[in-house]
Amino acid sequence: MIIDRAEVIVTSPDRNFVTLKLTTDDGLTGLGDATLNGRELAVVAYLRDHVVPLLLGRDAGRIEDTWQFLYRSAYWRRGPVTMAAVAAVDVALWDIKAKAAGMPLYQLLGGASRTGLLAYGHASGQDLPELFDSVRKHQELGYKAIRIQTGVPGLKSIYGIASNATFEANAGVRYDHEPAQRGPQPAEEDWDTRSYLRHVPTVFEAVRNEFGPALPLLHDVHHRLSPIQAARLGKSLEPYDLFWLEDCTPAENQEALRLVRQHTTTPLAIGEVFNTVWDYQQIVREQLIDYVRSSVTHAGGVTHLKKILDYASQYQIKSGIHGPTDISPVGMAAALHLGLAIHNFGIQEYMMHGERTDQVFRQSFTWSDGFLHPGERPGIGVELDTDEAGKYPYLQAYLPYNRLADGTVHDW
Ligand code: KDG
Ligand code: MG
Repeated sequence: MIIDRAEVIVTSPDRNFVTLKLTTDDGLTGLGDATLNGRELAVVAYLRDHVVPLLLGRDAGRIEDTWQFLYRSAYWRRGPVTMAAVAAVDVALWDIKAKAAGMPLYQLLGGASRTGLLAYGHASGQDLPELFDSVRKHQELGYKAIRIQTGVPGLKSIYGIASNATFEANAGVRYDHEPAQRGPQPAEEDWDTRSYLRHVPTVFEAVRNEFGPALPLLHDVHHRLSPIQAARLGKSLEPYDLFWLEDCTPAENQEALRLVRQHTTTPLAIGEVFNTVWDYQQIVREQLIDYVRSSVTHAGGVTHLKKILDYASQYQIKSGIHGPTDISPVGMAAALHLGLAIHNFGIQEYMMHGERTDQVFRQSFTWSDGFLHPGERPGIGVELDTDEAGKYPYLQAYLPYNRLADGTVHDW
């Protein structure tokens, strides 16, 4: 099982995706997701120029050794570009190994610890009627746990609200929010912390009144609060029993969560922008979080995310693997195999991809009554249709950014 070919495939069916495809001398293929939203071509260059030449001729079975070799031999460790590239190689090698074994990947990771993975979707609306409608649509799709994001009075446009265009383009079935917009410049959104802090508890009160106490509800702050503001928000949301409050403070500062934790029992999730176990060292050891949000795609693949989650498991911290549409079906499938196998699975984020994406990436994972399952196909269960992929060339797209009323750039 020698790596014979390594191709980096960029395709943009509904959005940009970067995929690494490895082929062995005995004809096995493996796929890895290397999509880094808004900075895709940096990972393409890292893979094509610096990693692919190192892979050819290597034993595809030596997954841990290849991981350590790519990570340590670079000397310049960590970071989203490096870790997405390492992740893509890692997942492609796991795909190959599982195909060689004739088993779905989760079997190699220890076998199933559950029958399916509880998933949450993204309901959103500019106002309450739109939001309630979106919650109902998610329930019709089977979702048993729902993230709630709304507009804030006085703000034109903020993170997490599905646009009407997305809604219509997807015929009301796949109506997920896609923040990266195609074009030469990022879109500008606006932000006002005081209005947000006043508004959000009223939204959750209304949602609880409408949908009852049992429905698991989540909310994403997207890194926009200071520790004391986040503490206040967590406290004010306690009556509404959130499943989690996500990314309440900027992720760079692990210590910020100490203050938040001292003031609220609302469960905390963080880590979609983290890429190594060292980003979690303090917050796991001090038990400052309840859910790990890293993705397979951005945190060094199955090999490294499993290490993060095993470390977290010692502190009763569970997985909440990142699964927006910028994680490709390849990254999603890898997450499902890992989630099925580990003991400390918490919940899986699941935004459905568009139909064109599903044509490019043929998947074996299933969605049934609110639960995901990776399927039984050997490997990770995703194949890439190169003819379909070739129809959709890369298109420049950026995530938006925020400005305050006085023009100051704020966390988005
Ligand atoms: O590329 C950015 C998205 O992945 C991010 O905005 C999605 O915060 C997100 C989430 O929780 O899914
Ligand atoms: Mg998030």
